[in-house]
Formats: sequence, structure tokens, C-alpha cells
Amino acid sequence: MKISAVEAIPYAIPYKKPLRFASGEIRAAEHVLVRVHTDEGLTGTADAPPRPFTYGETQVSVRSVVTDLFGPAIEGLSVLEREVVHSRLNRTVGNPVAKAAVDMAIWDVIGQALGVSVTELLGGYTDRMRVSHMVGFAPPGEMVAEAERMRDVHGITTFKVKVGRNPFTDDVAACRALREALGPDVEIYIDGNRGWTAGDAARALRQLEDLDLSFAEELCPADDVLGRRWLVSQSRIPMFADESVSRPGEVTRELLGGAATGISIKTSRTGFTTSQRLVGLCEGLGVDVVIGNQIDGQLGSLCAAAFGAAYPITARRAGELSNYLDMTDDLLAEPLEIKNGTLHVRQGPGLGIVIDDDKLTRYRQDT
Ligand code: MUC
Ligand code: MG
Repeated sequence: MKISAVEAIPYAIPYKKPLRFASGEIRAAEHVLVRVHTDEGLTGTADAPPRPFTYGETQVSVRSVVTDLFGPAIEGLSVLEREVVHSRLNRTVGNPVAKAAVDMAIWDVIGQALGVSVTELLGGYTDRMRVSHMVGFAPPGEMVAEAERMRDVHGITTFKVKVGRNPFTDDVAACRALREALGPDVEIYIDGNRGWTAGDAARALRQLEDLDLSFAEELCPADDVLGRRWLVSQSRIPMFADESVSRPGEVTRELLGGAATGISIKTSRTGFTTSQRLVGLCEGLGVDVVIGNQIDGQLGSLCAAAFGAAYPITARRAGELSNYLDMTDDLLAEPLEIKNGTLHVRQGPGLGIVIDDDKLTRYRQDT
């Protein structure tokens, strides 16, 4: 079965409220729906959520690189020639989100052709993921109210709290309010999106010490090379790398350089093929991972859950799978449902994605 065309459809769906964090904010999901068509009539689907403030990709650039560069480079290849696909995509160093969507859509086609789910194809470890909810910047009372709503309505008991503000004491106050309101049984960790200096991060971690945080993510920039090592060397909790590790080589450099002790894997950034390599790399090195959220909609969250459920190392921690709840609408014909803090993987074949055509017509931006 050969790839006959790759389609990229820009669409925009507003958020109910903006999600704010140290490196930016999201008011609308301005994503690109990627479809890989084949000569046998099967079509694979995935989502590309550009993050201009992180990787520099935009909705316009993703659409253009998929239709003008990546699509033509892989048309005519068999969907099973995955290494050829990747060697052609990886001639380009950047554009992780565009590459990831093409990769995941190809896995969707393969699953459909074989009549099995992508989770089964990848590893088939379990059929569900515990869910972690990401709480963005707001006054502490609002952050607490959001976390309580997620706990009460969806049963979520793991929370990633955005930090990285200046002064850092605002974040310390928010984390303290969350721990006091939610009690000792919920899991809390923090993500700084490079907002602090290593010195402020060290001071903040000392002030947060009694809050039983599980780990901290990307508190300061990767280019603070010695600062990050210094921070890791004194931290009493694991330090995860996220946007600094969008390629396997970067993962190796950050881990072996002593600048991180855990890794966030985002399928929106490394697709299934490269994420699979990261799993092997981290397993081999004895390094913990978390399934992260690139502020995905339901399609992206479905893909992240499909991947996370495939391996013990990725299913161990709660995955960040709930931020689509902040969107006013979505493209899936059958919405995802988080119950008792758990998201079940959609059964195949493939990824089990069915797009609501009326919604796509309403939200697409190319007509
Ligand atoms: C995260 O984990 O950092 C914010 C920016 C981005 O690229 O992803 C989000 C969440
Ligand atoms: Mg992060």
C-alpha cells in the first residue's frame, strides 16, 4: 500500500479560557489536521499543534512544510517503509510537530490495514492511562478551583502546576494553596517552561520543599548549561527535561550532561516512531518518563494515550491528557471521556479516529 497524497488542513477552535504559562499562552487551538491518503483507499489521520513560542512552527509553516516538502518527499513510498520515510523527513532538522503528525497518520493507516489498534502495534501493554491535568497561571484561588473541578468531575488526582513567573514567590504561593486545598493524597509536580534562572529555581525549590512535589520540569533554559547541572546536583526531586529534548540526541546530551534526570515524551513532538526510540533510550539508561501534553486537542490526546498505554514505562505515571477539556469544541465525532481519573485508549483499527465532517467544515480555515 503506497502513500498517494498528504493533506494538511488548518483549523481553529477557541478555548473557553486562555491557558497561560511562562513561555506563552493559548487562546485558540490553531492546529493542522494531517491526513495521509493511500492508493488502496485507506486514510490515516493525526493532529499537528504548532507551538510558535517553543519550536518556531506556526499553523502556516506546518501546512506549508507538510504540503510542499514532506508530502512530496514521501509520496509513492509504501506505508511500511517507515525508515525511508524518516530518513527523508529527518533531512530537515526542525519542524518536529509537522513530522510527528505525518508519522502518526502513517501508523494509523498501518493499524487500519492490519485490523489492530496502534497501541497493540506499538506494544499493547494496557488499554488505559491515568490522567494528569495541567493547571495554568491564574490567581491561586482560581488555580485551586480548577484543580478541584477536575478532581470532582473527572476524578483526576495528579496535577502539573505551571510555574516560572517572576517573582517566583507567586508560584510558591499557588503551589502551597493547591497542596493545602487538595490534601496530601494528590500528586503535584511543576513545570517552569524556562521561566526562572537557575538561582531563582534553587530558591523556589527550597521554599517548595515541604509540599511533596514529585518532580520539576524545565525550570530554566537548556542553554544555561552549567546552571542546569548545578541545579540538578542540589535538587532533592527529579528534574525533567521537556522542550529541550525534542530529538533523541538532545535527550542523550541532557541526561549524560547531568542537566536532567527524567524526560517528557510528547507524541505531538516526536510522533510514535521517535517516541518509541526515546522509550528504549530511557529504559536502557534507567530514566523515568512522563507522557506530556503539547496543549493537545482530543486528537492529540488520543494519540498520546495510545502511545502511553503501549509500554510499562510510559503507563506508570499519569499522562497529561486533559487539556482538551478547556476547548469549546473539537473535531472527533465521538468525544473522549475521562472517568475516575482514567482515559481508555480508543480501540482500533488504527487510532480509531472518526472526524465529524460538519465540525471540520465549520472550523477549517482554508475555505
Ligand atoms: C508543557 O509541558 O510545557 C507549554 C508549551 C509547550 O510547548 O507545551 C506546553 C506544556
Ligand atoms: Mg513542559
